[in-house]
Amino acid sequence: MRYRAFWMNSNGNPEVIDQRLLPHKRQILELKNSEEVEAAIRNMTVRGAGTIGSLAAIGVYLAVRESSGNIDAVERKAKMIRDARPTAVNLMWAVDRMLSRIRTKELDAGIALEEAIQISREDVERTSKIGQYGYSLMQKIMAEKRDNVINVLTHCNAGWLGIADSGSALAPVYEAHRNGMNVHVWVDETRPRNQGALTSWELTQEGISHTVVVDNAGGLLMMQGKVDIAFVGADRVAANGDTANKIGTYLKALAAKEHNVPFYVCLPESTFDFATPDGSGIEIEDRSGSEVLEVSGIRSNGDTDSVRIYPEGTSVKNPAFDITPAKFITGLISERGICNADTDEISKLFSDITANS
Ligand code: RUB
Repeated sequence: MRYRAFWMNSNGNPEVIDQRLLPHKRQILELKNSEEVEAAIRNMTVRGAGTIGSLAAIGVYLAVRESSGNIDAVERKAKMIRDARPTAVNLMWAVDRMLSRIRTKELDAGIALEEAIQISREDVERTSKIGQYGYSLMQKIMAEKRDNVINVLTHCNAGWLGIADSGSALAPVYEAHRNGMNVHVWVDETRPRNQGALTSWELTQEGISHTVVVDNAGGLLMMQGKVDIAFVGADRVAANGDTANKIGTYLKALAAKEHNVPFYVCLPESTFDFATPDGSGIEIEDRSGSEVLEVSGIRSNGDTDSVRIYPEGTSVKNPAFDITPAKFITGLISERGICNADTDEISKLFSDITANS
């Protein structure tokens, strides 16, 4: 069973799965206006770079619907949505694309909705192609293996909750499974928000064998030869291939380099930031310390709850993302194919875009 992170209901509003409650509860929320869309992105009711981009586009549509033709009001709300989270560039990309589309015509909610839906449609096409390219790598590895199972390691959640319809990092895994390949996934827990639980939930829905490991287990697994390939998603990839993704990605890439494990970043065009030369220009989101100091889960009576695991007043820092330097990345898998993580290859593959930027 495959879900979308959000869809449009008969009132013309987006409904989202509250990802904060997964995998324990599948609760649906209707977002009735652009402010509610902004809040849902900011508080991680919905998350994942692609999904927050495509939902942001719907948020701009709602802003147009609320505006009575006042472009200043739309731009104010669009900025608010654009600023909801700082690292995933898809958010800025989608809002900017929406604004340039609606500015060329009379403010028309129909046009805004059409453009927002087109963005979601493109996600579906792009992730499907990412799946096919990633699967071709898995086939090559499988052809040389002595056993008949391929072990993939992934970090965070970059599946269909993170970007419709196939995910980014999980797209090759889904494609491989659909084609009958025997796949097993090592799922990093991904503290502090435990997005590994989302990945595990998705893989369970798809009937794919997987094992959750604590974030620090990946190095040992690679050393023991238990990882054939690592696929991760991305929140922003700079022009030279430096990659911002969930905190902990960098350490996995370092370990992968040491143990000759191929380490691939999977991303659609909307996750590239061609205007930022390297990772030093990417803003890293710092989130509330409470995400580290507390853990949430489910009680035996079925209620969700959170408990504090450190004494009150404990000093904490909570950077949500890190930068993996391009030199540790074996390749980038996008809808246009697989390329090296370097400025020349990226700009060649996306020459139609980079030539104009
Ligand atoms: C999500 C995260 C994901 C990327 C991939 O972080 O780091 O790996 O966003 O996204 P958060 P996509 O949970 O803090 O949003 O699925 O679009 O490729």
